[in-house]
Amino acid sequence: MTSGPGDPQIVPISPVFGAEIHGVDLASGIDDETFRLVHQAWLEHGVVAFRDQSPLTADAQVEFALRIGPLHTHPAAPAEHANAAVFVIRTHRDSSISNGNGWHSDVSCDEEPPSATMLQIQLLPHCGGGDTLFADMEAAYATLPATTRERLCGLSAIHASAHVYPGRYADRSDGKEALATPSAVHPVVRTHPETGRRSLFVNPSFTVAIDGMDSAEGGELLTELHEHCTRPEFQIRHRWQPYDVLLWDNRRVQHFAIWDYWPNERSGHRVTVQGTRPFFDPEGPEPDESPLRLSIGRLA
Ligand SMILES: O=C(O)CCC(=O)C(=O)O
Ligand SMILES: [Fe+2]
Repeated sequence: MTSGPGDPQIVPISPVFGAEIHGVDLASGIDDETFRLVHQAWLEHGVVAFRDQSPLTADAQVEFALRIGPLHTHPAAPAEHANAAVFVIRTHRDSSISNGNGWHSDVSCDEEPPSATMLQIQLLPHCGGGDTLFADMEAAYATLPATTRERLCGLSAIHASAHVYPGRYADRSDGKEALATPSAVHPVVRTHPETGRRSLFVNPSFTVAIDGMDSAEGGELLTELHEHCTRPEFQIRHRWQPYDVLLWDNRRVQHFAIWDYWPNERSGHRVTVQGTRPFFDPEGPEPDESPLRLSIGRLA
């Protein structure tokens, strides 16, 4: 039976962003009205976690992602799954790296980075752990002083991958595939193409420099921004249950997949949706004043 209208219960995870969705069974397929509701919830909350799921076939996962838009192909990771649109997430005893183990927005080094990422974790580490953190870059932007926001709105940053991708997916190939290491210049503050809201679009994994600034000045600004962006007030933490499905908006959030479970194994399937080129609309609205009250770090 497909999930019908009125089924989804959307429960916010924090006052800032993120929501859990109950009452939707993705493996059975969802009708258009249910899709509309979860799509709207995804845009509103930035990350949605579908609970109480069963294993999705690659075809079912791809079919859902295609309802959001055409799929994105990873520039550097050779396909490991029979369905080339599926990116296998797997970390085990012999892994030298674990995918996503650092703050990032997926493939922000692409000219047109992914909009949505849909991930189902199917095997959880026996010892627990393997949570995924998210940070809301709309909140990060909205809590900056007005003068800082004004300054950042005129800036662009360089997102690179030559320091990230070479060797990273060596275990997935015989080394014969051409390895692409894209780089792109993106606005530091981006306007969301669907909601019109502004967010900070820099991350410590791919963003290597501020365009037109020397490395000392740009590096100092990026360090300050990364520190601000990863404040706990902007974060949620997803503790996976088997077969949960997460759908996040890379145009709005960063994430960090914690590798605290070695030597245990964790695995799942990811599918990404093609995004458009990030842009900044100077005519767009500034956010309302944030209700967050950020205290200066202080030991009591
Ligand atoms: O494994 C995870 O929780 C997320 C890994 C990651 O960063 C990704 O799939 O984009
Ligand atoms: Fe990621």
